[in-house]
Amino acid sequence: MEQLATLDELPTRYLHELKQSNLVPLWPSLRNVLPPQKPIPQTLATAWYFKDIKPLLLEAGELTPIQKAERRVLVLANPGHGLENMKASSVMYLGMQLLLPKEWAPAHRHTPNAVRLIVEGEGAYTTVEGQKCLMEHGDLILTPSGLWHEHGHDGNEPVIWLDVLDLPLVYYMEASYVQPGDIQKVTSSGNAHRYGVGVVPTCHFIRENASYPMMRYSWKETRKVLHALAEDQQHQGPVEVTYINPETGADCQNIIGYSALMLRPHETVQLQPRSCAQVFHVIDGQVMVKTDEKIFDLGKADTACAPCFSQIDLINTSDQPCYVFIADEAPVQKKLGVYSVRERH
Ligand code: 1HN
Repeated sequence: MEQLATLDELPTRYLHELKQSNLVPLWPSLRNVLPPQKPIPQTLATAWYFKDIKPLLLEAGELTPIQKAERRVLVLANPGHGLENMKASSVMYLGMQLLLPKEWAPAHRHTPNAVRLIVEGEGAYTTVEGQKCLMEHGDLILTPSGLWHEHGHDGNEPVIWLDVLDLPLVYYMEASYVQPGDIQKVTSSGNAHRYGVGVVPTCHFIRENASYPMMRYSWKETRKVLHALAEDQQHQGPVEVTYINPETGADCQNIIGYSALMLRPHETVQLQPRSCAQVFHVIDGQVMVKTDEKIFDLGKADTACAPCFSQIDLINTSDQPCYVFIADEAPVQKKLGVYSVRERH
């Protein structure tokens, strides 16, 4: 590809005149905005270890009362995007949230979609549009765009969860805002009796439906499905399930996709390079995450992210199964028609 002319090849007078009229030349920047073959991601492969996060989060519990925080969260920021921008990737925000016994994080609703993946502790709950969802280790709880949600805690130990939001994308679109609400009346304890576990073997449905029939995806039940799939002689490929809208088979949310992958003892799964960034969070077990440039040894409650088109190996280094929660940007990329998968090299 031709090397294009740079800014400093233009006369200063000309640049000044452009600026006066709010104009810029495209060609000095063309290779930046449209790099050949693949994007140049700002997202860096990065890991955040729970052993580092937990003490600092518990200290936040002493330093800042919940009333002064509303949501007591340490953000898992990707240095490639600048820590202050609070992005794990261009689309995904990650945070670890602490709620102490008897605390209450008041009701609100906002335009970004959020999910919680429960990391540690018992007795907390999230109420989503009147549906009280207990928070047990490994559960996935949706708080989709525009739905009221609040967190409470009837137990007696700190509860910590991972928040995943599409905040960077929605904020970039200048579409991010919140509305405060009143304490919710509990009107439902969920729809698990109707829809079952809410996960299916990962494959790719394309159906349309904007509603959210299910909010809580029980880890106990999801884990059983993973084990059954691992035993299923018919099943080929990674033991992975996607969290879906059980009425439509579509991804459970519109922008970020969620799945759970099981690695058998000592199993290696080689992921195909994909056009979206991905986040890996260990629900239980040990996994080595090999990306193009970096290798992370992750244990329970650790989290890592990898940029688009990474060639990733997930290696279970132990003789116990390992369960990995995965968040990716595939749903939004598919909707926009920019999603692709490549062969490994
Ligand atoms: C939010 O509403 C929660 O409801 C957590 O727990 C993290 C990060 C950014 C914006 C809104 C919550 C958030 C958030």
